Amino acid sequence: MTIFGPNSLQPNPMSQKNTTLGEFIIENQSEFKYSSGELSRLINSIRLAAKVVNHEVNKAGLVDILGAAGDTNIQGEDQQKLDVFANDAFIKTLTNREIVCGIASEEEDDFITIKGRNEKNDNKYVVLIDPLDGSSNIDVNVSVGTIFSVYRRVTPEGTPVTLEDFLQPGNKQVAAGYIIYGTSTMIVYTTGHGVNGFTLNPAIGTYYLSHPNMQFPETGNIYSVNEGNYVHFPQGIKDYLKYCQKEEGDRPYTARYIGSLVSDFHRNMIKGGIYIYPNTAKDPNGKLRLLYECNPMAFIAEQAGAKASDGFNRIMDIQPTELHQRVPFICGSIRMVEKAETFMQGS
Ligand code: P6P
Repeated sequence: MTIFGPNSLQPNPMSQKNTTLGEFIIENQSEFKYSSGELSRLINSIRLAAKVVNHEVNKAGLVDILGAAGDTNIQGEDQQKLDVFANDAFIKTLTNREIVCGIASEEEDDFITIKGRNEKNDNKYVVLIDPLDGSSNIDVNVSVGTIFSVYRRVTPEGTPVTLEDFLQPGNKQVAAGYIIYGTSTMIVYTTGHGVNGFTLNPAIGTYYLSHPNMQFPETGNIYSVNEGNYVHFPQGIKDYLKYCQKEEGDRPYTARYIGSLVSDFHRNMIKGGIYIYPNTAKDPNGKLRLLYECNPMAFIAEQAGAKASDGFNRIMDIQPTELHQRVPFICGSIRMVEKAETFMQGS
């Protein structure tokens, strides 16, 4: 059976097995040490919500859903209508599946408590999510994404979830992933046993294993950074960028910056590269949020043989103190991140 219909794209040689996401979850259920089906149901609920959001993203230009929703989120950013739609879709789907006891979202000031069946607070997981990252790109038809991070709760089952359940370091994540709504829609995720990518066949609404065991190239020649902020960068980052641009050896590197973390990360994971969002005058702690952007992307990066740091510390070892805290973020091919760190630490 070919993956795509007889009159559509040729089957992707990468997915010889034609494994669907559902089959993959079942086949790998035992990998998850708490395996009792909840994580599978959780990933399945994310899969469903991703299809709902994908449908809206793909028709954004055709219905009156473009433009700001007329509100701003806790970050002070204009909420795009699709931000609100995506946030609602993921929260509703996760809530209905009786799997999580709490959700934190970029679009919500505080975390949401889910008491579960009969208000018993007996669900085991918390999910942190950026429902539509890069949403400023929506109106100009550039790829956007959803980022999610999953932890097991640390407070006693049977009690309402607390902030402590969310303020866990990234090294405690049990799963993390992203959905990229691009030229094709993909789910890329890890449960700590490598990274796998699944591409949606929109004709039948099924995700297929198209990118098994994804690995970051050890090095690359792409750097992703908003150089418009150059004058505000730390000296170490300025020095690293000059290193990237110098005519020497395999350099100068190529600058590629989409303004959508998921898109820049995904390209760099396939081709090799480094993504940098340092602290700047406007964002003295950096712009990206530790809990639902940096930690999940760092988990994926490390599982794919890459590295993520703030220039000095491993992202996943940072002890969070606030739900929406920001950190400087350097992530990508391990040799490139190590080089950037030497400039940061040398300066
Ligand atoms: P800037 C999107 O808002 C985001 O969080 C990332 O997806 C993206 O890489 C970055 O911010 C873009 O920020 O300041 O360069 O526009």
